Amino acid sequence: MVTSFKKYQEEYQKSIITPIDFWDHQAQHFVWRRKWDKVLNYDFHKPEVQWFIGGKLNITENCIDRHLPSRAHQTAILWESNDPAEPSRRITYQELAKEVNRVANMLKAHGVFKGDRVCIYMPMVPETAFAILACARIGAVHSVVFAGFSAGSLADRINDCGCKVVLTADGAFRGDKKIELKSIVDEALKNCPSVKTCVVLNRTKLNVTMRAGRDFWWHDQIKTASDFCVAEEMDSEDLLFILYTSGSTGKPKGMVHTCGGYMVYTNYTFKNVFQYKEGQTFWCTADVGWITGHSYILYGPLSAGATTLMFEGVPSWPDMGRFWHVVEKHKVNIFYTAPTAIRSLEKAPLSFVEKYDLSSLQVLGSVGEPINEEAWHWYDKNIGKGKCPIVDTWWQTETGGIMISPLAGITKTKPAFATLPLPGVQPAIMDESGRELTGNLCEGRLAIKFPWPSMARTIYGDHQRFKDTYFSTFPGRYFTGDGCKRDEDGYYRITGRVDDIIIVSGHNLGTAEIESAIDEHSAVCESAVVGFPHDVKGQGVYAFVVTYDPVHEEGHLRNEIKDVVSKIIGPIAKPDKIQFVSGLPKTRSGKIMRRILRKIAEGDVSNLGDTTTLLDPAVVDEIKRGAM
Ligand code: 7RM
Repeated sequence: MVTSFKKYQEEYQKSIITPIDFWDHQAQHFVWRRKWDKVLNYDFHKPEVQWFIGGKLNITENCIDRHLPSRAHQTAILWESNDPAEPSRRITYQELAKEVNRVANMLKAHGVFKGDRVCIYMPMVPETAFAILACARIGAVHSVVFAGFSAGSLADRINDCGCKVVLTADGAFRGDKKIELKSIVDEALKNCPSVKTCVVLNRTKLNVTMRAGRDFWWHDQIKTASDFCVAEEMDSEDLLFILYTSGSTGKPKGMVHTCGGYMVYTNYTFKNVFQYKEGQTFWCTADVGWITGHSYILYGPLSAGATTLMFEGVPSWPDMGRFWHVVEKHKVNIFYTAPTAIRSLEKAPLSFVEKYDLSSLQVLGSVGEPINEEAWHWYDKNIGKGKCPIVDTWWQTETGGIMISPLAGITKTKPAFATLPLPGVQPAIMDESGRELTGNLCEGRLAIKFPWPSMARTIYGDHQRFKDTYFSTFPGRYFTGDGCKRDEDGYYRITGRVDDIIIVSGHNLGTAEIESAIDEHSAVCESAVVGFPHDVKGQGVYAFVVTYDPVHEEGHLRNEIKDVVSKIIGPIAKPDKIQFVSGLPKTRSGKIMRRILRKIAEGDVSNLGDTTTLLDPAVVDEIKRGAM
């Protein structure tokens, strides 16, 4: 493990000069059935990437079995219910082994074998973790679909990879709501011919219809399943999972991750970024339906033998103090969340934070979008009490693990900077014409020059799209789709998606850049900027702005905001329209749905497309009514 900044610098140099030796060494720390013959094969033009070639392993032997001699009775998964009154559950490594094996045997009994795809559409309960690991145990490919997607989106994902089995639950609890998962699955399965079996966990006691021959109750199936199951021997490059991520155009992309490299990299980044110490409790608030949940609720922490907290609920229920209540209750040491959550909690009275003892916290993390300076400082001061390093971790579904991030307590942080690349990561900032910008101070598009072990290998069933999306913009390099600045210290600051560029009077403007300028106004909590058709300028700037307090003099505040933007970016970026809203339409993972805002800004509200993945669909109606 990297324990000082000097060691980081040495390790980074080693990883760049001799990447093969570096990763060969890292991979030694695992249980392999057979060692690899060669560390790496790659060609970024094809593109083709293979790590630990010829190696044989099973990731569950590394996440579970190997820990049994030393930590059978240690908690592996610490589960906190949506309902604060429901008892927490502690699943030890020994229990985890048994539960995973049971589910593995249940899947086998339904004819699931190595290579088959299994769709997991489940709430945030321990059984979902068992299901994911059970697939890995028998070499089935899991495709977790976040249990907030609509029937249509679910069906698309099931069909794209031809799942044989769907694992679901009667329903899911989310704050004061119940979501009828099984009826959504029923709707989806009308159009999914590949699905032969659906196993249903009883979580909410909702009434569901069970179709004879296809649908089975989890508790019935699991009763007869043995808790012993030999792990399937997998090749390093066999598929571990598929995870769908939305593209800027077209249908979602099924990102393919493989066994060996993903295991090595998520373990390495978990331990080093968070500086995980034996015995600590780690809480990542993401849903397991997203890559953050895969890598840093399950595979990273479990492969490191950590105690990982899994939370079923939401930050705002029963009140805005829930996260802090859970931190106190379980003495969480490392807390990893998204800026969107931080900003929403920042809006609540500070008394919700002050009520709780947060002294167990040692490290804070952020992921999913750029964290604005104000949120960073609030997090630092009120949650970390000025003594917990914040790791602002930049990465993607496609990268499998954290790529650019401080190492907690080791890398000097700067608000809103993801700081430096992790060992093994070779970033490059590219200009419009595809040239790499050298020297520290520069701004452009972020690409990666050299493979890392957990990178996605392809888009399931569409390698051409994989090549077109990620390896064609800058031939021979992986293109991230993000804009990025490097400062005088060589620190990286991710500025946002470059696919959200708007062109105003011939000037390219990044919507993310305008947003962060607007956010500098002390009355502004957060904002979203999109383009709209403008007679003279081509596109104008339309800003949706959330303020901390109700706005009394709109005209006055609009002028102030324009002045701030004008000051920070230039008069050209001044919003033409500023609409004050109570919230922004966001996906459950906290990404602003700009597609919807763009339509509203264009005055085209008749067909907003699929809004089923929104956290709160009601805000859309409010925004539509107030559109300018
Ligand atoms: C892990 C995850 C990926 C996109 C990525 C960025 C944005 C993620 C940060 C960030 C600034 C960060 N996977 N992003 N982390 N931007 N700073 N620390 O979120 O596939 O769902 O999204 O998220 O634009 O390309 S993801």
